[in-house]
Amino acid sequence: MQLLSSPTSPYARKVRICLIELGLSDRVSVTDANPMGEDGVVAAANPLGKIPALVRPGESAIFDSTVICEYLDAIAGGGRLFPTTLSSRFDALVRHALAQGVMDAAFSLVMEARREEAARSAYWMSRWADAIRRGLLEMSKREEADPTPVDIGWIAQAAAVGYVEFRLPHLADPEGSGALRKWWLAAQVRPSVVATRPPG
Ligand SMILES: N[C@@H](CCC(=O)N[C@@H](CS)C(=O)NCC(=O)O)C(=O)O
Repeated sequence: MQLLSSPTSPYARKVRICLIELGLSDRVSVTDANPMGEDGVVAAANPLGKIPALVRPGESAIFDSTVICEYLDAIAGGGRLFPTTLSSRFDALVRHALAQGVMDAAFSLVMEARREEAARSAYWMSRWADAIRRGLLEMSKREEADPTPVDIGWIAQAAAVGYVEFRLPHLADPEGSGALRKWWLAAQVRPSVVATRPPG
């Protein structure tokens, strides 16, 4: 199988961390692909034109990042990153949704900031920045109350926090997020997180 990926995409990083955590790295080759490129490679796998996409020989491709992660968990035996008991499952899924939302807001903000100044929406940029701040504070509150297990929520949180720190460092450490900082310091030494660090 081939993962269409990019070294800076937080969504692809989420999948790459899952691959390592599940011991599936030797079954999937990771290939850089540019969703903004004109070569049609990404759109051939994912009609939405986004990475990551998982290309499977003789079968249809799988997207988006969350579905790929659930597929990988299933082929690794199931229940390792997506817990099966009701309360653990929905706790992990809500933490995942929170982190995915932070990634969405951060990615949108980064893309908007790259447009010409006159074309940018100050309204949306401020809404996305607020969502990132509130999202990080909520993660911090949850870490303080109860340290999170390494599951899909934890992995998405690592990808989201890493992306905000990488692209939007001025938003990465909102006042009151000390527990999240402490969590991130420890999370960053985990081999799957080290191996997927964005370049630079
Ligand atoms: N919901 C998707 C989001 C993927 C996504 O937005 N990826 C970005 C790269 S970080 C992309 O390919 N953007 C191209 C575009 O939006 O056209 C997922 O979780 O996989």
